Formats: sequence, structure tokens, C-alpha cells
Amino acid sequence: MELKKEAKATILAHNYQRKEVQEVADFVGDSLELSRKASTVKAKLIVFCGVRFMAETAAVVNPKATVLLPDPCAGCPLADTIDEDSLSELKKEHPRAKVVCYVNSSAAVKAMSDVCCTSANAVDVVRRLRDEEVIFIPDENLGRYVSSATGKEMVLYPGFCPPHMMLKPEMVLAAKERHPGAETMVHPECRSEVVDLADAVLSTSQMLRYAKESAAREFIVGTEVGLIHRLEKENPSKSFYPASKLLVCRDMKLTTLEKVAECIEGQKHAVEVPGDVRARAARAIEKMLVE
Ligand code: CIZ
Repeated sequence: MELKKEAKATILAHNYQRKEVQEVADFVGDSLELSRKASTVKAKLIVFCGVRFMAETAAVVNPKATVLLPDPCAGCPLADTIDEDSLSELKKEHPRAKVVCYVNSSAAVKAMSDVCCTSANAVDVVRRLRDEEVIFIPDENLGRYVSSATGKEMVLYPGFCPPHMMLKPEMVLAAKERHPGAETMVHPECRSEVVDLADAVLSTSQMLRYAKESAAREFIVGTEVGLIHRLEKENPSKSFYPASKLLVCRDMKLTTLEKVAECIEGQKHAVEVPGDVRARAARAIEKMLVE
């Protein structure tokens, strides 16, 4: 991409992006990997092909760079389930609790939290808070999964990711019937009845690692369908089947090559995080990055 070179931009893309967008990116990963990458990128211009909370996180960890979001409408319905007021209420009810905030949340909500986590490190983050009361926001399914993996009871919040919630047990059972030799990997944002049917419950980066290392040749994939591109590219001799073709995040798919080019050309859609929010959110995000 000539434009990218001319603008000296670094393109970061999430694992759920369209395959042609992943192909022009300098780095593709999950939100933990992308946050780490964003914090060390030397370029002054980062084009973030993902959704708003991810671009905000990049802007928080790298305040010297301008972060562009190719489609300013690319949001996250899960992040939108919780705002500062509802978190305030919860904190009032549990004044001594530590707030563990899933990275799928606004910078303002992160700024009111003690530590952030992603699905790749949520279990480790919560384990470290063994002796503390914990409020886990905003994904209830992930919270429930972490709770059962760590044996720790937590105050949960009723947020959910619409595409992952769309996956029902009967769809997984039907996929298993179609592909009897396949291993089933599902994301911890799925409902617990789906998690119970899986051979492995994994974040996207963990799925990529698992598929590479497993002796299995076929996999049913219970997460957003965009991940299939990397799974196939990195494992050409193995087969990957979406648990359901309905697992599509519309917000992730808003980013197209045309919008990437337009935003670089016009230096459009910079993501701004106000200074006071940035400083407080940075504390919770930095704790996640060193975990
Ligand atoms: O953490 C992320 O990037 C998300 C949203 C999913 C995953 O498992 O990678």
C-alpha cells in the first residue's frame, strides 16, 4: 500500500477484521497484542483497524501518536452496555471491591477501574486478586468462565457480546455432527451451555496457538468468523469450520480497504481521549500490559 508508506503510517488490525484488511496490516492480533504493539510503535500515525475501544486504548498507551479509526461508527455493543453511572452504582454497593475491567469498555469506564484484562489474560489477572472482593465488568459470560476457572466468586455485570451470544448449544451440536473428527474451540464470551460443549475455551490468540500445536487436523471454531482467515493461513494443512456462519461482528466489518485509504489520505477520524481520562485509564491498562 503506497499511501501507507507515504504517510509513514503503521496499520494495526484485529483478528476479526476482513481478510483483505488483515493483509495490508503491519501487525494483526488480539486486543492484548495490539495494545502492546501500539505502545511500542515508533510511527507518529497509527491506523487502527478494529473498533473504537481498541483505538482508544492505543491512543492511551501511545499519546505521542495520532490514532485513526477508519470508520468512526465502528463501536462495540458490549462496551456500550456499561457507562460511568452504572459502574459508580456498582462501586457504591461494593465499596471495598477491586474493579477488573474487560478491555471491551470505554476509556472513561477503564479510568474508574483498578485493572484491565482481555480474554487472553483474564484468568491470570483475577488469580492475582485472590484475597480481594472483585467486580468483573462488563461481560457476564467471560466473568462466569473466569470465576469457574479460578474458583473465585465475583460480582458480575449483565453485559454480553451479541455475536458470541448468538451461538447456541444446538448449533455447536449440529457442527459436531457434520464434523465428527473435529475439535471444538469456543470463546469464553459464549454462553455457559456452549462453553460446556467445547474441547477448549480460548481467546483468539490462544486459538491460534492451540490450532498450531494440536495434533488434530480439523477444528470447529466458536468465535467471530474473521479469525478463520488467520487460522487457515497459518495452518494450511488443517481445516477450520465456523461453529455458525452467524458469528459476524458488524462493527468489525465496517472497516474496508477503501475506508483505510480514505482515512490515511485525509488524515481523518482521529480518536481523542481527554487528558484526565487518559491518565487514569493508563494506570489500569498498564497493569494489564505487565501482567
Ligand atoms: O481480546 C480480544 O481482542 C477479543 C475481543 C477477543 C479475543 O479473544 O481476542
